[in-house]
Amino acid sequence: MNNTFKVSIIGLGYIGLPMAALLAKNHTYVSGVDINPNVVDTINRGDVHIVEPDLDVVISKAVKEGYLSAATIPTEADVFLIVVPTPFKEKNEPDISFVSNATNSIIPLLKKGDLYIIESTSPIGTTELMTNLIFEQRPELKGEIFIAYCPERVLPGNVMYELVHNDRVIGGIDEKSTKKAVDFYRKYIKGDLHETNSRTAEMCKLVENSSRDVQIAFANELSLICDKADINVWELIELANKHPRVNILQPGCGVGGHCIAVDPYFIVSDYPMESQIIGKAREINNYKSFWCAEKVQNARLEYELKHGKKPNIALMGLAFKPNIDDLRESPAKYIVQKVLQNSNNEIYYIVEPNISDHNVFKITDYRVAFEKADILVFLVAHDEFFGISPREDQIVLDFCGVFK
Ligand code: SAJ
Repeated sequence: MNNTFKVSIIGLGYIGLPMAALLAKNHTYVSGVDINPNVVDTINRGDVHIVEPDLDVVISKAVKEGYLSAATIPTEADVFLIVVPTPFKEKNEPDISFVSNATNSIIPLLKKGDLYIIESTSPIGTTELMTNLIFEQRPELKGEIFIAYCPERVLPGNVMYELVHNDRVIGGIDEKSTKKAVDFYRKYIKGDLHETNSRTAEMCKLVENSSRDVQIAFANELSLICDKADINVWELIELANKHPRVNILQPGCGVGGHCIAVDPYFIVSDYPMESQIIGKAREINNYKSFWCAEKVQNARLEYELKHGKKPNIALMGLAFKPNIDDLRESPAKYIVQKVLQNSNNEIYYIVEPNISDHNVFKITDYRVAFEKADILVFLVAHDEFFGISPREDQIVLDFCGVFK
């Protein structure tokens, strides 16, 4: 690859766009492709459609300097990066149709010496499947192009830093593909680049998030036991973690987001008999949200019995984790919905300090909700909530450790 090589990035979302920004910042010509014409227009204007610190400045400069342009259809390039979503079909089975559609769209453009990389989180064997798809249509390219899998590992909110500094796992369909992909990433990434095969790299991404899910499930299971045993789970975990080889994570109101609550199913759906712990962890973390909703119901009924009137209830937090505005797969949102479904003319205050307006929920300022509530339900440990000191007359349900 010479200095004037061109990279085509298929999928300009949460990972594809920052990746385009990183490459363009390093004076690589990038042609970004997205099926959504609004996304394409926004980027070509030098704007961004996703919120990520520092991204807008880099994109605007890259477009102005001519290193980045976007289109709805791919054009010829030397490197093709597939960074599209892999959502779910029914029964938690991964849907790789975006990956195959993206691959099909670039197959006619491939030429000898090109590098094709999948970054999308994918079930094991996807890179091999795509390899077959490519060679079925272009048999003359067998042994002439390079194919690899390299999962992204960045944390939303810190993408522009982590993209450069995190280690990467890179697995080719053969050794020369791995080397070629490593050479490519080396130009932009300061973290270590670890070489393996494509199946291991695919599994590695799924295992990273499953491992976290399993560990959180353990903490959530402890919280259920401690609730029955009348033990403060936060204190318990802090004490157990004093052991040099114990590191228990924190319980919460469930596990959300578009990665940890999702990726384990990619393993479970293909290997159901073998992935007992991984599958059970998903169940426990989902059950924890249901359990929290039940707890709110019980507290409400107890209040009514005791006081002979309906309580005002503040539901504190909607996001899937602290200090963000992202509600995707949010257990807090699920709990709020469930509680509201069973409501019986009580007054509910829904609080999310990171969102001012929502199309379904009426958002209340956290100070107002706190003031008016008889029952305070803490679902997400947002920074704002740590300053609150509940009154004697208020009932507190703390599912996220605000009052450890
Ligand atoms: N959570 C707990 N207890 C904990 C830690 C987290 O209940 O002790 C909950 C959070 O509240 C949240 C969920 O887990 O609902 C997931 O939050 P997170 O911050 O752990 O993870 P994500 O989904 O924002 O990002 C993860 C990261 N993966 C790992 O840490 C292994 C990130 O590095 C990945 O890039 C990202 O998934 C991804 O795209 O796969």
